Amino acid sequence: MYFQDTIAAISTPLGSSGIGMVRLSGNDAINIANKVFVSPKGKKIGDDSHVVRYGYVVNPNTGNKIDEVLVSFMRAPLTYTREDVVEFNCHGGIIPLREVLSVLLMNGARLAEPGEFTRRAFLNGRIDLAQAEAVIDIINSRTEASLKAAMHQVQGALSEKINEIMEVVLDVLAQLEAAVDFSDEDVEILPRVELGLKINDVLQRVLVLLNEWESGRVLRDGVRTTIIGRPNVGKSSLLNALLREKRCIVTSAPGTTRDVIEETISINGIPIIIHDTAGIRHPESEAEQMGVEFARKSLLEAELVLFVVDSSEHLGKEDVEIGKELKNKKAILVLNKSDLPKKLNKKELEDIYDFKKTTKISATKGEGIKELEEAMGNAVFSGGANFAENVLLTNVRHKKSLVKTRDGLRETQKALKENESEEFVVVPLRDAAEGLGEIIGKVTDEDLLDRIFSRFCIGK
Ligand SMILES: Nc1nc2c(ncn2[C@@H]2O[C@H](COP(=O)(O)OP(=O)(O)OP(=O)(O)O)[C@@H](O)[C@H]2O)c(=O)[nH]1
Ligand SMILES: [Mg+2]
Repeated sequence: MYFQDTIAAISTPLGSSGIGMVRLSGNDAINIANKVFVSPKGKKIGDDSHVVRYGYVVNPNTGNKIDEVLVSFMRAPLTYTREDVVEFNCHGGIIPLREVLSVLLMNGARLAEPGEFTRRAFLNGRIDLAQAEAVIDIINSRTEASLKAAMHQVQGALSEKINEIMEVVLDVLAQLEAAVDFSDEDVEILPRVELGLKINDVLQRVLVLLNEWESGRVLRDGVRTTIIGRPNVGKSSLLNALLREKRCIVTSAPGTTRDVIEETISINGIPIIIHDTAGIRHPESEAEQMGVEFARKSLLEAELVLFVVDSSEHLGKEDVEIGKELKNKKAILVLNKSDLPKKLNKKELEDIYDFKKTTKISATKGEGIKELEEAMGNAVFSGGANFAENVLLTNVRHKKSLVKTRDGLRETQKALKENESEEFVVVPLRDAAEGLGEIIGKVTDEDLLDRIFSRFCIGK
């Protein structure tokens, strides 16, 4: 096994709940667990694998009972980390969990780093890097569709595709390298045309994966959406309508919202991360000024903008100013308060900006919200048609590596066509193989692993 020490961590969130779990993994897990565990019937941990025992965690120095627990023991290698794993199911309070952890640390365990259990699962060869990264995507998944994509990946769907491509790349590479290394000995390699066909075939497969990237990224990370408009037009009311709950404060006084309020909704499984922002106008106080700055910052970062105007009033100069700030943004014009008599001439606004769509709604009555949601979905994927459901590529790191592979394969194709000698053809092909290796973790350095696993929580 790869590691000498045994790690421990609280694996459930700290707070009050029925049950909380402290996990132990490593060579010494059984030993450490038995130092602190007492069963009323004198049973020991480790006699049988994959069983649960009832008893107490005690402090061996004082004999004090710390908590009443159920302990699961799983012997390597059929465990999450491929090491011996002991899980203490304690009562879910901050104090019992900390006390149990602390007695384990006093008896030979070391506190785990963030993501260290999953890192061990990777380094001990149970899962590859893409699968390990999918664990965090499962934990953080925003909609059912995001969860499905992450589950796919944790079960190795992406890795399988990458391995298939890798196999062909390595086969061609091996033939070319052999021709370089044994150039005097007249080694038999496939004719160049055939090698070219193989490269073309894997290049097409890489392109298919890259084509799904946009859907995958959106599924995993969501679409950053900002509701913007001058004060009192009903921005917060719109967020409440989209959430179907009274999340934001709504009043008839302009300048109600100050902070940016973030919520996530799902439109056909696409996570939409929405910001409600302060109304943009010349601010009347310092707090309002900061609110307006936050609103502008949110607008800058937005991928989709819901520009709300009050259709029961004439166009104001602030509306026009905001319209001009939408430069290069995907924006939907939302004409709110459609339940009141109409005064606004929407043409004036449509002349200022080329909106993806204009929708009429009444945020307070909930009218037009479905149509708006549909327009949002369509704006994200133009026409809504190319939203791939079973996407494999969701992670920006994987995408970067796959682009390296694509470029390497294209260069290889070119070098083959131009009849370059083998020693030149192998250079880009090695890059292509390296890109694939980076995804599944065959070519990785410590720094990269640190970066990936530090995004996990402790205890996973
Ligand atoms: N009649 C009608 N009133 C609405 C509608 N939407 C919002 N309002 C009212 O407009 C007022 C302002 O609504 P808010 O949602 O607070 O507006 P806001 O744009 O968030 O305002 P600020 O946070 O101040 O920028 C409230 O009195 C709402 O009840 C609507 O569709 N119809
Ligand atoms: Mg508001």
